[in-house]
Amino acid sequence: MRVDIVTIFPQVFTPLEVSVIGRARERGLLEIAIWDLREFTTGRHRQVDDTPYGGGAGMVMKPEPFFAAVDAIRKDRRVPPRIILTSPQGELLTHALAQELAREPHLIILCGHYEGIDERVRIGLATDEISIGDYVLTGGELPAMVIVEATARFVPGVVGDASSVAADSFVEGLLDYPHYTRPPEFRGLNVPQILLSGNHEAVRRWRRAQQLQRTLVRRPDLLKKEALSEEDRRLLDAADLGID
Ligand code: 9D3
Repeated sequence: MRVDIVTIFPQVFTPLEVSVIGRARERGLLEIAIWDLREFTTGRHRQVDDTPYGGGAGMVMKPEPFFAAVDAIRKDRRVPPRIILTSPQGELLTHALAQELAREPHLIILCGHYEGIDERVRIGLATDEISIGDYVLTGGELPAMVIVEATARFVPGVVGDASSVAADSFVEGLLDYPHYTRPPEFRGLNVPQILLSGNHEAVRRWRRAQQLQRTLVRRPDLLKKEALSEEDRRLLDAADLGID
């Protein structure tokens, strides 16, 4: 998969050089290019924003540099890209949307800033408008990185253990169970005895019960009751709620 990111802050994208994403780039599974929007301005002042028509506070990002950047990125490319505009007005990023984007060979992400972007960028350029959640950020750079992270995990080979992608929360609609490693006792806190028992069936049942209880208590919105097995229902009925 190829991802091009257009931004006025190209220097902030170093997180995409490390860990799972950095390794996927080294292995050629993911090709990411960062483009400085100012390189696509024409005037001597390299101006990317201007005052809003109709008045009001703040500045609006000009349309021409975005169109010029996308023209440059698309040059010599045959497949039409998905062009994502990051915006508080966008569709919420979900597991399902990330999975859909991962099937695309080419994404272009346009990072918004200031009070907003000239509407003609959305109308004439964007195929998608995406928000990462209902809280106010200062721009689209962190959202662009979040979109890349969430999407790249679904590109085959990016995450080493495919079963961990498949089993992750949200796929199953359940939160994860608690994890422990050595030592068995730390500052008076003990690892649950069942995990030390070597009884694999008992461990599996305990983990499943933990997932069900945690989801019911913390994220009841995720729990799809109709998707629960007979065993799940028994584990939930037997659950000691209010503890976790
Ligand atoms: C102070 C300006 N606000 C007036 C109602 C609107 C506004 C414009 C631009 C608020 C935030 C931003 C910058 N944010 C993004 O560009 C952004 C964002 C976000 O703030 N939250 C969640 N997802 C996203 S994607 C892009």
